[in-house]
Amino acid sequence: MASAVSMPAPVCLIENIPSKGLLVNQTALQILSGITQPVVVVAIVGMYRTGKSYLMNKLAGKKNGFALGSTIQSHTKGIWMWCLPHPRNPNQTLVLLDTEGLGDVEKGDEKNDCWIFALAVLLSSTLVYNSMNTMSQDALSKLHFVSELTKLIKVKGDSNGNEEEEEGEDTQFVRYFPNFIWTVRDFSLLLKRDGKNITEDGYLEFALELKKGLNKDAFNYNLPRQCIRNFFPSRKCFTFVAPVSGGDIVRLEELPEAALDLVFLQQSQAFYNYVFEKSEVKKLKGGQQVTGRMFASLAKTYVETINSGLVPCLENAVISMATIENQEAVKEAMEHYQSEMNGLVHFPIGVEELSELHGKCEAEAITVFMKRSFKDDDQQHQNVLQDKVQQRYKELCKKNETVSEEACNKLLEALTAEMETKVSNGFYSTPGGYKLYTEDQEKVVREYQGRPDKGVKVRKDLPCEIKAYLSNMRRMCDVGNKMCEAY
Ligand SMILES: Nc1nc2c(ncn2[C@@H]2O[C@H](COP(=O)(O)OP(=O)(O)OP(=O)(O)O)[C@@H](O)[C@H]2O)c(=O)[nH]1
Ligand SMILES: [Mg+2]
Repeated sequence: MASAVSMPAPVCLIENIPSKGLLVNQTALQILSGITQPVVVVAIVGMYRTGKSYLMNKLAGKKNGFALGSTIQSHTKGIWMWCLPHPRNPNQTLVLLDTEGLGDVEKGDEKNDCWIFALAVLLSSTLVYNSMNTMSQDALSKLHFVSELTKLIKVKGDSNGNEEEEEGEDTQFVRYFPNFIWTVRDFSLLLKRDGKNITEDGYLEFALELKKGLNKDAFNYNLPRQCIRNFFPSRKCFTFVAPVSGGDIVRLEELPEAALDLVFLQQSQAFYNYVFEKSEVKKLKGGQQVTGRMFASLAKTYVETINSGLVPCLENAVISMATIENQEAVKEAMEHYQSEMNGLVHFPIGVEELSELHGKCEAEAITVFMKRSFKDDDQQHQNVLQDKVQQRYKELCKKNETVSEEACNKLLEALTAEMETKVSNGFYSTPGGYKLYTEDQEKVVREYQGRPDKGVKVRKDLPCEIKAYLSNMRRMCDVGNKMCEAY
């Protein structure tokens, strides 16, 4: 079964260091590389100091984890990651991403905020946008990062005018973007519109309604709304009342569940249920499911692209990830072939038997490769695997010959030992010696032929070999002459 990981606490996935820019954390990459399960990635973004880290801890089912701050200064820096077993699906790993708050007045770096937002979009399968109080114009205009997304993310690498090129940019984005959840905290309004009750989702759609008109005001009002509507067709809204009232809010982490507002607890439960039931496995452009180790390459690829000054591209990320995964698939398949052959082949072995085992292990290795590889359209990597397997098979054949040769020599040595002594003693150098020699030789040949495990180097002309073998000992020449005379 694919391996899962349960981290005791979150670690930083992407550091955001003012002097160095974005940096992928090696510890996080190492943890991810051990996760072979598909990942469901839930990221939270939003203004700083709005209870994002607190909500993510609740989602993790823990009181503490992502660090909270109780002062007015922004707390979370960069993007933090917590990998946990999926609470509903044992075959998946839940990856929670807590991000640095946007709009921090101290940081004052818009560009930075944009990249944090873009990375959250690129890496997640469910994106939670968190805001305080209401879905005000302010909260919506702060979501202007959404309208920047088309400048920050490219779908295709090189344009070559195929079908997708014909589609609108938004249509392309939509296919690969996460599901969108808007969480409104400390929400205290009544969910009513024109005197009628509306749902939370109805409230979201109401907030996203467009203004009529073509003037600048209408354009500015409509732009973030239009972008959210276009980029995130799957939208959901959850409102939460304040978890506690008064001064207790700053020590929320320390409070027992029983001290929290009952309505807040119910609203939170509805939110967790939705996230756990509806969040999908992260997929790549092309539909490939992302595993933990693929997620590591994805994070690395995107951050490297941003650092090099280029725009992260969904298609290029797929290509570079496919290369990494396919190389790993070749390695894994090769290891399978080698370990299986090592376990099954006992040298020396017959040519046919060796070829049969090779065929079986090669087929298995290809299955292992297929399971992990993707987008190996021209079978480039599969061919590499087959070349490597062939190369290894050749080496095994060669080894079989050597071992067989040694085994046959040993056998011959053992079987001719007696003859050798007789040669030395002059046993055959008497009248009738040649007949005796021939009889002994035939016996050796029979015994030799009757022995199993000789491998590939079975001698065809054994009498000659025996003669050669004995003569090699530099005794046969004399004896041979003498035998001839005697005959
Ligand atoms: N009013 C209110 N405060 C909350 C809520 N949830 C958490 N807090 C408190 O708000 C403060 C900030 O919480 P965090 O979870 O650290 O907020 P954050 O959005 O992660 O902050 P940054 O990491 O700086 O962006 C803490 O004192 C929390 O206890 C909430 O729903 N309502
Ligand atoms: Mg935080």
